[in-house]
Amino acid sequence: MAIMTPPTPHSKLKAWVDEMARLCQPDKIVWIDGSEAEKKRLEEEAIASGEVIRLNDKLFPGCLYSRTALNDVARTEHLTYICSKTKADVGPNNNWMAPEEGYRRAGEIFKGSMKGRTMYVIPFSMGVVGSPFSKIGVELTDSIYVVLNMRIMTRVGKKVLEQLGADGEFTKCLHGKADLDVNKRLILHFPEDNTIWSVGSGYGGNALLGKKCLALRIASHLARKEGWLAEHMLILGIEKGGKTEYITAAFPSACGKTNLAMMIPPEGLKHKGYKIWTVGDDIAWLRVGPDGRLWAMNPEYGFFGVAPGTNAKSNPTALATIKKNTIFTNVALTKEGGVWWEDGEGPAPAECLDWQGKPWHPGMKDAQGKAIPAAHPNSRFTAPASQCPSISPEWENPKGVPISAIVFGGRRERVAPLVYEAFDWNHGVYVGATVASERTAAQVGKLGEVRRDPMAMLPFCGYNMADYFGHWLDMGKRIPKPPKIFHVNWFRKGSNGKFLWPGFGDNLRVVEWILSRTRGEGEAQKTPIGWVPTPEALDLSGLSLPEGAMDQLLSVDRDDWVQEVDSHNKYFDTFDGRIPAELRRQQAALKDRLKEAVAA
Ligand code: O2Y
Ligand code: MN
Repeated sequence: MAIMTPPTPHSKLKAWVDEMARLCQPDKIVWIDGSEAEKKRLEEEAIASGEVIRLNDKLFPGCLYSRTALNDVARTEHLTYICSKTKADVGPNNNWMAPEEGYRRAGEIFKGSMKGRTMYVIPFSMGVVGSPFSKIGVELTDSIYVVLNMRIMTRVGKKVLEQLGADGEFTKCLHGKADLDVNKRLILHFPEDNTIWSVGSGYGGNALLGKKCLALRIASHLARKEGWLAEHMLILGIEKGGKTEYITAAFPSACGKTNLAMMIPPEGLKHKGYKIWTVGDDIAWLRVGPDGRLWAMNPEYGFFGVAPGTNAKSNPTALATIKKNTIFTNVALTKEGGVWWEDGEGPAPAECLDWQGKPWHPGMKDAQGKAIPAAHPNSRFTAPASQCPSISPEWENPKGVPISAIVFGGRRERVAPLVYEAFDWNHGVYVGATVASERTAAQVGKLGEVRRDPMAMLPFCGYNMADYFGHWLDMGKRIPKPPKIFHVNWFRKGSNGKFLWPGFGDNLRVVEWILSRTRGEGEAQKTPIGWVPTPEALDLSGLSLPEGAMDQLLSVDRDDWVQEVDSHNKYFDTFDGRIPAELRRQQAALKDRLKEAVAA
């Protein structure tokens, strides 16, 4: 085996790399230094092996194109496990495997799996290197694609090793493609060992271990231990009159977090001079600051966004971000060496190669007569956050940014109004704990079925969610000046089955009301579920909504909510008696308020 001298005095790190190399038996070990020369070398090697293709440098300078294995196109939640000592500790929200069994089963797959391959050692930092908010991980991987993506999504290399010093703490992340066989795929988290083992997948959330695995599943466990919050939230700055206020927002996957994080103010509000700043689009780490407020930082360094649906209307900022130095995965490849995806920019190319590398032309149908898409619905771009035109000047502030409001949201055709404000922190935790979304055609399962996704963390909370709710309630006691908590629903439909709210940039109208409430301004009416804006409280200048739309958007239907609140209780029952009493109390209080409302 060719071994580089490890560029670190950290004996535990070196011993662990040795141990993992004995298990996986790579031909070569390469330590990633994060330099530009290294990037060039890796790209050339990946192009030579056919793992990636260079796009037309005139159209997409510095961009690469990649296709995954056909069976490896998304996170595989059913193969994702938390390997804590006891099953009760991971809760009904996670798959559980005993740690010994996890190491044994994955160990068998890893054994000898890197023969003939190189093992890359990627020291990476989630958060600005050296910030007390940040966490360090080291990912071992046999995939150049993973190395190239990790270089965009995290801060990597020499500076991270320097920060780690001779004995710093780090998360041990082992990743291997093995045979890319779904039957030999496991994504395992060992929170008690600060370790992640992922084998058999080379894609996205399964393989870029800094993201969902470390920054959410392992970090949520660390956050509970250390008294902070690791959340599936975007971070947005809203500047007006020289002052910037910040909010975080949690939405289930595929509910438009990246679009909201990069929104453009609507025409009708332009005269107010708003400027929107993107701090992060997917993950927020939140801590109590010395001033008693909650401060948030984005632990990531890039965006791993969904390509289909990204266009000049939905997200012009994202389009500008991905013009250069971006990796495109599973989109369509055009004859000119460019990329294309459904609901993107421009008409479909007359002919191109689809995400599987097969010739494609518009109107192609499968045997069942269903349209064949050119790009996979979960195709992605990986782009440096620094290239985003709306990136906040504060995004690398090691202290983070102070948060005025936390927003939860789901996708509901009815029930949830456009926006409402929780009465206080504990009620806000209840609102977050009962977030739900209806399944869309893009998801596996019954269309329209309501799936609870508390705080949008269902696939990402690394321990029992009942204990997670308890941690949120405890945090409330530790934040002297807590942000206000809100719920939004951009997806409410009218009786004609059409969306009532235009969404995108117009969501700023709702955010504007939210911020006004955090300042003690903004008109609202008290309802059983929380404070709802009065119809005049939202600035709708320049927006023409169908007659009666605003009333429908802001209505709280008692019968719908009586059913809803009962389903909250049924959901809580799935946690085997571990739900904090405070959440049951909140549920009973909401039920009482609904009863009072009908009596009044
Ligand atoms: O499909 C994947 O592997 C990626 S999933 C993802 C990627 C970026 C941001 N969020 C998500 C998510 O599922 O929430
Ligand atoms: Mn996400």
